[in-house]
Parts: sequence; C-alpha cells; structure tokens
Amino acid sequence: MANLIAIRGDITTLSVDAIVNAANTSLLGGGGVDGAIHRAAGPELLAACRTLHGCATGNAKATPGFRLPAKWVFHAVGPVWHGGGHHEDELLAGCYRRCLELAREHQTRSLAFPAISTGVYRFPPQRAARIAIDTVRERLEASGVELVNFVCFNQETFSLYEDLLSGPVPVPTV
Ligand code: AR6
Repeated sequence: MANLIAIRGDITTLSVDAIVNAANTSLLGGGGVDGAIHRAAGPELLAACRTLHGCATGNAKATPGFRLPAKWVFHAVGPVWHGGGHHEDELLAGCYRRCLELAREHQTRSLAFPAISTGVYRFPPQRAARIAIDTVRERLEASGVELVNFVCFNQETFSLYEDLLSGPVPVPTV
C-alpha cells in the first residue's frame, strides 16, 4: 500500500525521485515555489524549460532536476482561482493526474507535491487539498509511485493535509 504523507518544509531540499513545480504557462520561472526551484536547480533548468515551449493549464511537463537532490521536476500549471465557475477544480485535478502519468513514464517511486495554485493563484487551500488527495488516491496504483509527500510551506496547510489524510478513505466510484 503506497504511502501518502504531509510534511512541512521546502520542497527543493527533498531527496525524492521527482518534485512537482507550481509553474505558469510560460514555464519560464516565476515567484513562490517556482522561483525557489529554479534558484536551487541552477540555470540549466531554465534552459531545459525553454525547449518545452510552455504548458497548458491543467497539464504538466518534465525536466531533469539538475542541481536539485530530486532527479526530475514535473512542472504543473495550476488554474488561477476565479471563483470556482471556470473549471478550476477539473484543471487542478488534471495537474495531479498528469504528474502521476509522468511519474509512471519516469519510473518515479517517490514524489513530492507542493500545494499547487494555493499561493499567487489564490485557490482556496482546503478545497485544493481535498482535490489533491482524492486525485492522487484515485490514480496512485496505476502510477507505480510508492511514496507521495504533500509538502506544506506553512502550518495552516500542514494541518489541513494532516486532517484530510487521517480521515476516512472514500470508497472509489468506478
Ligand atoms: N516549498 C514548498 N512549498 C512552497 C515553497 C517551497 N519552497 N514556496 C512556496 N510554497 P505559489 P501558485 C507554497 O504561489 O499559487 C509563480 O510565480 C506556497 O506557500 O508558488 O500555483 C508561478 O510562476 C503555496 O502553498 O504557486 C506562477 O506564475 C504553494 O507553494 C504562479 O506563481 C503554491 O504557491 C503559480 O501560483
């Protein structure tokens, strides 16, 4: 049974097979976790991102981790929150789904996600955490991933994930 855990800290320090970036459609860097990942990975990361020619919202693309301890970075583009009536939930779920597909393609056993879209993009944190956990649980088995870290940058996010992860696991609807 794969493990889903919440941890507090900086995703750039983790020695996992892949970390996920909360990027924008240009994939050319930004602030928040994106800025931290680019600083830690070094300029080779930006050069690799340039070759990807951007990424649609709800999708993700992979690069090596370069100077990061993680082997791969999956650059996911979450939706900007516009009140919930603009397919934000589906687009956010799409990011997590696509990252698990990339994990399978890159033989990733351990993976770390930040709370995509909950910073600059203003997605409500609790709603985002529920989508993150439900989507990962749904797609985990097919991905081959054994350990998923939900990396929380502050105590509020950490408490949210702890509560949701310790709650009852919903019965899958197939
Ligand atoms: N490790 C883990 N989580 C972090 C870190 C870190 N080092 N730094 C921030 N967070 P955000 P978004 C958390 O704003 O909302 C960028 O400019 C942060 O507390 O990084 O998806 C991109 O280029 C929050 O919980 O991403 C895009 O333009 C979460 O990561 C835009 O921001 C996401 O916050 C994307 O916005």
